Amino acid sequence: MLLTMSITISKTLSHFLIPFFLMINLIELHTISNLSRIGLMVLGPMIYKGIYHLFYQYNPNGAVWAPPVWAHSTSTDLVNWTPQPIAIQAQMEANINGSWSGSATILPGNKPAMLFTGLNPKYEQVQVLAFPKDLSDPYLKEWALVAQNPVMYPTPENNINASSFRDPTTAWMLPDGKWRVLVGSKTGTTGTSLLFRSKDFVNWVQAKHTLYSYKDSGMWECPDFFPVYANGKAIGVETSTIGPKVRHVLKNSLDDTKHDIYTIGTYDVKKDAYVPDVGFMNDSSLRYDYGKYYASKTFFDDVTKRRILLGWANESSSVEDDIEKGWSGVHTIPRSIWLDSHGKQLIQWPVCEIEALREKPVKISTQVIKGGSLIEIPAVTATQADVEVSFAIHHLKNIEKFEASWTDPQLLCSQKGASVKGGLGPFGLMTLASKDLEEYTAVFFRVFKANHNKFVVLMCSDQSRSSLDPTPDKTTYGTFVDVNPIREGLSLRILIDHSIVESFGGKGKNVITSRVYPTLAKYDNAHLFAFNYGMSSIKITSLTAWSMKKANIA
Ligand SMILES: *[C@@H]1O[C@H](CO)[C@@H](O)[C@H](O)[C@H]1NC(C)=O
Ligand SMILES: *[C@@H]1O[C@H](CO)[C@@H](O)[C@H](O)[C@H]1NC(C)=O
Ligand SMILES: *[C@@H]1O[C@H](CO)[C@@H](O)[C@H](O)[C@H]1NC(C)=O
Ligand SMILES: CC(=O)N[C@H]1CO[C@H](CO)[C@@H](O)[C@@H]1O
Repeated sequence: MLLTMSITISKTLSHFLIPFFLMINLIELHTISNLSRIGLMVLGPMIYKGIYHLFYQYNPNGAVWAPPVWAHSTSTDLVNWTPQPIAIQAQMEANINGSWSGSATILPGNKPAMLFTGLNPKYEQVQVLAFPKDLSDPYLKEWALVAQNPVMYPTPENNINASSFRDPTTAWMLPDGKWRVLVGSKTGTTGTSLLFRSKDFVNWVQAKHTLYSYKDSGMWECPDFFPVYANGKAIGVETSTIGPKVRHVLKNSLDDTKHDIYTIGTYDVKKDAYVPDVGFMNDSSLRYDYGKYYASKTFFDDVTKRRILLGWANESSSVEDDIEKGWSGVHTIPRSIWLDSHGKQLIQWPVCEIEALREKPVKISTQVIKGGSLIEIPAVTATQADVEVSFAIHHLKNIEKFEASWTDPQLLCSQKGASVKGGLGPFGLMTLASKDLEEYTAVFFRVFKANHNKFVVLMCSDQSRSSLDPTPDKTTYGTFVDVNPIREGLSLRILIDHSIVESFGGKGKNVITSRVYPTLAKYDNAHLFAFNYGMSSIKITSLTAWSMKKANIA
């Protein structure tokens, strides 16, 4: 939850009210969070009676900042979304100054409960409990706050900083019959997951210890703690599951760097504490997404047995642009998430439902792209597409040596952008490209040779040429992908939707989300290319590009 205040807007997105010159920002596949700049995060996602529920922070009253309420949308397929009435507004003292981030828990008897952060009259952050009013309504339109609120709050005894106490997780229950929940916090500059326990979900007692803390990592927002199958099975696990078959993931959104980082580790149930395999949780930890992505949340879908991840990608354009176009911030395409078979990182993949929007596939036959050349992928709506491509390394003749000092992949990508010729790479796709390449967003790999016959694969999303408009933030993003490029080849899947490009490298090992605002490469004027600007040739072993139909999101 971001408590920084600035101008916001609240107009509901309408495809008809947006002036044509701004149409480039028209998102056709992604759900939108309508409140600019202050939050927009994904709140309390869940499935209830076969209906997916998504809540998000929203200002219903106009184009200025106001304490947020919880807006609500529902879906049967995670792709098309129907707006529902406002779910939670300022209903009592505990949330009189706003309703911020929180999570859903399904209690026994299939009864959803919502815990979230409210701001009380003294602007203290307190935790608030809400239940649906009518469990027979699968759309859960109306919510009531319990009279006992707030259910967790800062006191002189518990020494909790009332300005740094927020974003309760989905709760889990251990065999002792007690619920556990985490609330993000910090003590000084030590980021921390405060642990609370409850028998009845209403009365919560803080544990003497934290679940996990890490020095100098700053405020931890939107914690998420969940099990994944240890054997790399691509299915989800219910949140209360413990035992030898699972590992645990702790994710936190670092307020200082705006990165969603995670570790994999062991949940020591006896000590009720988390022990990460690699013993730290700061900005050098793994990230869900190496681009623009924050305040994400997972939930367990008990119908399809998946753990589904939703995140928020804010705009890179100016606040003035946000106000003019009438909305700001999008929710990324929901991703299934599971542990890689090596157990060292998570795998993320767009939910299969998004494939229902695919049409008119264009396939490119196996072919070699010579160094310094590019080929156009014809007949695709290049502003709204899903592309899957696999590359094979042809030979290693020109491969460059990896320098030990290259520890920061984002920096390396910005120094070695798409136009910088290399040995093996850059090769990949140029998305949202204008005909003569005045504009393009390039997503590509470079392969280097490291010591002991190892390879380093760099994946970049280069926004530096994404728009002739000088105002948007054009930071280039990068990450190292842990694959053997010779044995496995290199795969890339990209979802393109006008102003957002979501790139999945190494079959979902690393993801980069970019927000871009082309001025030329819009609609029929956008093109898609495969390119290789390295010295060595590269083989495309398969490439399919689909035009994507519009999702119903308004
Ligand atoms: C409490 O958190 C706020 C917000 O980050 C910070 O400004 C303040 O210094 C913190 N207070 C203490 C005692 O750490
Ligand atoms: C993160 O932790 C590692 C290991 O403790 C440390 O080397 C590194 O300096 C830390 N990075 C930041 C940004 O705090
Ligand atoms: C939103 O975008 C701005 C501009 O690119 C960036 O500075 C800021 O960190 C972003 N906020 C989050 C939460 O990602
Ligand atoms: C911004 C805002 O609405 N602040 C309110 C916080 O709560 C106090 C007490 O109810 C109000 O007086 C403020 O106006």
